[in-house]
Amino acid sequence: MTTDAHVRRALITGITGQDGSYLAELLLSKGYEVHGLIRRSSSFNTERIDHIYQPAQAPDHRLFLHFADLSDGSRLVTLLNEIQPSEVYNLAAQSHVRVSFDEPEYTGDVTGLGTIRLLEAIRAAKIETRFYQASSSEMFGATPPPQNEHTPFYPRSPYGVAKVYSYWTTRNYREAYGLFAVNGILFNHESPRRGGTFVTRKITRAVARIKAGLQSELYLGNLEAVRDWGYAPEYVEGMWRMLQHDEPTDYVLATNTAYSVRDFLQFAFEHVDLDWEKYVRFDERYLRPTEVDALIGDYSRAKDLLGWEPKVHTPRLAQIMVDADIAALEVEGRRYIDQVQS
Ligand code: NDP
Ligand code: GDR
Repeated sequence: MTTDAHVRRALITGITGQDGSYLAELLLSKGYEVHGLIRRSSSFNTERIDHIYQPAQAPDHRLFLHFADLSDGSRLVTLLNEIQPSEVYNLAAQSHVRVSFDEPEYTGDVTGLGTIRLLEAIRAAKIETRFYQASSSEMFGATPPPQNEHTPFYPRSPYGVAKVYSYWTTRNYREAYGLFAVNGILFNHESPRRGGTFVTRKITRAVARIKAGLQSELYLGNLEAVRDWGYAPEYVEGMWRMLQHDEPTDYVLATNTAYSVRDFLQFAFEHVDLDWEKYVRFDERYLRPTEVDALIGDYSRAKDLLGWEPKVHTPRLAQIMVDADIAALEVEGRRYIDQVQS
């Protein structure tokens, strides 16, 4: 860790996730020293950030990883004291909506209470820092689209409920303690680094495998749900801009377009000249007890105040993800052949 007082220092919780990995890349490219919180795991969980990690003796070593967990408040205080970040991005969460119905209490603990533990740790450590909270369009739930910063919340899952708790906690710390705390209310955003159990990546991986003759069926739940899918690298740029603004407020990031899961299937399969209807099967295990039917975000405030606008829209996003999954499969195949031949 540098002792140079001019170096900007950021802490990212959830650095091993999709957004955390893109945000770490962005901040490193801007000259930040980046600290990431990682969980101890019995298997490797740093795959998304291995390419930016350097050994401690490397001359430009600016990425530091620390074992911690949002369920462990005292560890958060110790870490914040040690790191003294000027920006904290709280991206860690049990982020899967369907799983939150299976593990509601755990989801409430990490995705909800985790935020207040981190905010209290900031107060306990008495540090001056700006704070970003990864809020979600899932908070709007059953409220019809289009949704913006004034739309009432009506969450439809334990995950959505936990995110509403974190949203209000963040606002309360802004109002009660004058903390520069911001909610980014982000609509779905995807990429080749998206977790494999979210619907877009599940589809694009299957397309690559079906095209290669490795898979013949794809089991999905509700195909009618409408989502506003954007491209993750553009959204992390928006997060950073929120913390550079003069005043703390809350922002929606979205593309303001509406496509169904069925549409996404069409875009992904037609990119490799396949007909999705021949491969997709229904499995009720992927239905949710309560569904969010339609999310379409109005990002006017982010455009006006931050100059933020999405460039990649859902049809192109599906192609980017399919291409990346085909490329990844080819690498895997070559590795396998090398192993067999050696
Ligand atoms: P991911 O699921 O890819 O990443 C979640 C991250 O949180 C991982 O690094 C995970 O670590 C970490 N994590 C989970 N539980 C804990 C815990 N108890 N303590 C510490 N870290 C933990 O999510 P995304 O990158 O897609 O999303 C980032 C954030 O933005 C999340 O809070 C999500 O809810 C929110 N969000 C995401 C949207 C999207 O469309 N992607 C839209 C709106 C909000 P590990 O790798 O060890 O599992
Ligand atoms: P979501 O994303 O719930 O919007 O939450 P997900 O990709 O899981 O579901 C989107 C829609 O697809 C339908 N669906 C399926 N979903 C999954 N995962 N698997 C299936 O097989 C399947 N079949 C149909 C779902 O019912 C749903 O309607 C994501 C997460 O990243 C959250 O953390 C984030 O806050 C929100 O986006 C915005």
